[in-house]
Amino acid sequence: MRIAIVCYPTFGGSGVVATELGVALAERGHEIHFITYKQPVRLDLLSRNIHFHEVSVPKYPLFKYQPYELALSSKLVDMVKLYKIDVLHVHYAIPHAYAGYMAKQMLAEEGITIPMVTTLHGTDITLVGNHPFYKPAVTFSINNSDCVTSVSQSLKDDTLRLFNIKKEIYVVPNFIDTKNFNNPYTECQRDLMATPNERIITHVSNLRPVKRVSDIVKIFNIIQKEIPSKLLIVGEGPESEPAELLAEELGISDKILFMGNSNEVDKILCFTDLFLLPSEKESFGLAALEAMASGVPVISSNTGGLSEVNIHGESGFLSDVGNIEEMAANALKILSNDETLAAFKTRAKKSAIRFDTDTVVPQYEAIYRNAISGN
Ligand code: GMT
Repeated sequence: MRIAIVCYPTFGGSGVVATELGVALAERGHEIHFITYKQPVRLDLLSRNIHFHEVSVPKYPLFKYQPYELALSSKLVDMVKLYKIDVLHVHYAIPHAYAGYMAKQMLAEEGITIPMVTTLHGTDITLVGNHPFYKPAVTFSINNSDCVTSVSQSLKDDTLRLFNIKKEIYVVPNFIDTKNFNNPYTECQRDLMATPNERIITHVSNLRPVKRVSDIVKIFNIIQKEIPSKLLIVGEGPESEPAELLAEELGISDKILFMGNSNEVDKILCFTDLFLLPSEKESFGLAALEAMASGVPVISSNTGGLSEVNIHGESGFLSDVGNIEEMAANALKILSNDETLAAFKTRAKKSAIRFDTDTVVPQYEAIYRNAISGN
């Protein structure tokens, strides 16, 4: 199939999933066209089957806001015609599903029918899309997609609760290629980060308020009082500075490394003992799944789809949002004993296999085939 993928190309779960999906589909012989304003960050492997088409928005002084949706929908029309695209797959409802719908309408004027699959990722529903400024447009775009998928059952439930949806929503979970998370321990260069007796605790995100980065520092503060440890915070975002200030206030700055954005998360996870994800909201928690695939147990909140990914008592533990004491106590349960840690690591890795590329990507292929045949 010839598939156009529209996504955000920046660091963030939806862009990562869209990119990995495109790469996996290309490996399975499909022709993939990424259409977005910048080459997606994780798309470092350009292959014969992968194309990237940049959407540029010319700056015009009359406009206070440059019309990205307009440029995107025009680009979609051009690319669909030029490459004879069979199906559009838009990731993140705002504004991609809206622009995709407009492209479909323009193409219909020329007698071209193209189905659109919309994947809901989380904040497009639970945070941004639900805002009264966007809600009518998001509801319209979802109801006018040919097929709608959500990355967890929890996100499906939220969508049906928050919007007036008339379409079936199919749950297709996020996935990872578990083969890419098999770095042998010797390549890990753990000694660059910590001394042999220290445990390494990691958090990866875009450090927005929804990630509760200050909770991460507070949980770590309790842990490091009991066992020697280091905290690695990977990512960039508005909560980085407040977290650094909190670490300074608590007198633990020397035990926390702020590492910025990284394309080598797998290498960092390789020497990590525990992953922290105490988010306020999380439709799925791709970062938790990446940690599990690397054999890293997860301490998370029990919000949204996290309980579908992180299994309590098996791959880690879940607690109510903000319950810092319980999260720290559970972290200590895992970390204070080598055998317990090893058992959690093994179970976390095993549990991640449920979401392997080979299990999930065929579900998208079936959805595309149905959409193309009009079912
Ligand atoms: O919050 C993020 O990490 C970014 C955001 C996005 O849309 O890029 O992530 C959402 O989509 C991810 C991929 O489907 C999910 O794993 C995240 O749980 C979800 N984030 C939230 O719901 C807050």
